[in-house]
Amino acid sequence: MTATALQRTLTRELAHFEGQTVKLQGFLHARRDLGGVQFLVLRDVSGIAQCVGSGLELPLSESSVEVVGSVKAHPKAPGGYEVQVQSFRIISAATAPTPVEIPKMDWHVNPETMLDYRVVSVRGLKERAALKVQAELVAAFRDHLMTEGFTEISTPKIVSAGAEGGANLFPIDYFGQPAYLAQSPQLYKQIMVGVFERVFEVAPVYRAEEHATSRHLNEYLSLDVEMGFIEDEEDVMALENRLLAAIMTRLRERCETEFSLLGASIPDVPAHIPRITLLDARQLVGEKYGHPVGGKDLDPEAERLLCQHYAETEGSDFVFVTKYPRAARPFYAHPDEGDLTRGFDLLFRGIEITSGGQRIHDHAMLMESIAAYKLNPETLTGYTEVFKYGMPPHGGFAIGAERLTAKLLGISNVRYARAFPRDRHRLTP
Ligand code: AMO
Repeated sequence: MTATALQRTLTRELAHFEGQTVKLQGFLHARRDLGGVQFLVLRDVSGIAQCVGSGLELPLSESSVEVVGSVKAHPKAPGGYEVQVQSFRIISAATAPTPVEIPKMDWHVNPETMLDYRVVSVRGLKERAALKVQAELVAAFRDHLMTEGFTEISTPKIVSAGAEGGANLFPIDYFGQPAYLAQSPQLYKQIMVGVFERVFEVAPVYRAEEHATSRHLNEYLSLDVEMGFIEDEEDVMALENRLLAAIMTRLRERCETEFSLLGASIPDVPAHIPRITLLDARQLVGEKYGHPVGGKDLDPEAERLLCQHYAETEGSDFVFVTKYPRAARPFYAHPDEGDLTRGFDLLFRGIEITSGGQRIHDHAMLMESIAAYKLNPETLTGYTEVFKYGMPPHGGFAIGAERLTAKLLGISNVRYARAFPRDRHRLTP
C-alpha cells in the first residue's frame, strides 16, 4: 500500500498495529535530537506518540505534520509503542516559535502568561484534558436528562430584566433601549415548564462580578434544569443525585486518561447525598471547627469545612445544604416554614456547585413575593403572566460547569475550566 493510500491512524490505536505501517497526522508537540537520532512527539486528538527518525528536516513545534512509519513495542514510549519514521511530511508549518513551551506548561507556574497565550496554550495536554472532561460531562448531562423525559431549550441571553437580583448585571444598549446580558435562564426555564414539563439548557450566562476569585467568572456555562409536577424540592435533589451518578459513570467510562493525567479521582456519588439545613450547617462549622458563623449564607471557608466534615464522617464528596432563609434567596424561591425557603445548594469538594429549589407557582404568592423583595412588578410582567395559566408546582437547579469541572480535576481556578475565560481584566483572547 502506498503511504497516501493509508488510512490515518490515531496515536491511541498504535497497540493494534504492532509491526505494521501506519500514517499519523497531528501537531509536532516536542522534538529532541540525540546524536543524530531524532525523537519527535506527535500529538493528535487522542494522545501523543513518540516517533523516531534521522535526517528529517523538522519544522517548528506545533506545525501540523504527517508521519508514516512502522509500529514497534517500546516500554519507555508513551502508550508503550513508538513509530519508526519512514516518511515525514509537513502539512502546515508553524511560522513562529510558540510563546509558551506547550509540553512544559503547568498552570501552577504562570497562569496569567498561559491565559494571555491561550490560543496555543489551550493545546496543552492538561489544558485540553480539562475541556474534554467538561465536554463529556455536558454530554452526560444531556443524555441522562433525555432518558428522564427532559427537553432541551434555548432561552434569550439578551434580556430586559435580571433574574437573580440586580447587583451583577451587565447592561447593554439594545438599539437605544436598556437591556442586560442574562444572568441565568431562570425565568424562561420556568415558563418552559408550562410547555414541556421537564426542560434543560446548556448555555453561557453572564455575571458582572467585580471581584477576582478562583471561583467566579464573568461568563460561565450554566447547566440548567427545571421540572414540573413535583411534590417539593426533595424531588429536585433526587433528580440531581441521579444525574450526578450518571455523569460520573460516563466520566469513568470515557475520561480515565484525562483524570490520570491530572492526578484526579472520580468521586463516588452516594445513593442518597447527605442533607443538612443551612442553620444546622452553620451550627456545625461553628461548634466543630470554631468557624465564626454570621451573614445569611455560608462563606467559602464554611463551605470547605462542611465538606470536610461530610468527607470524614460519611465518605461523601457531596452535601446538600437545604432550607435557605428568604433573605439568601431570590424572589422566585418557594417559601417554607417561618422565613425559610425550599431552596438548596449542593456543595462538592469544598465549594458550591449548584443552587436550586422549588419555585413559587401560585400567581398571588409570586406577586406578594415580588412586592416583599421591593422589585418593580412591571419589569417582570413577561414572566409573572404565565402564572395565571395553571403552572404546576415545579423546581430545578443550575450547575456551574466550570466549578464542577475544576473540582473534579483538582484545578485551582475556574478560569482553566473554560477555553477562553472572561474575568475582571480579561476580554481577549
Ligand atoms: P446561582 O446564582 O447560585 O443560581 O448559580 C448557580 C451555579 O452557577 C455557578 N456560578 C458561577 N460559576 C462561575 N462564575 C460565577 N460568577 C458563578 N456564579 C454562579 C455556581 C452556582 O452554584 N437560577 C439559579 C439556579 C436555580 O435555582 O435553578 C442560579 O443561577 O456553581
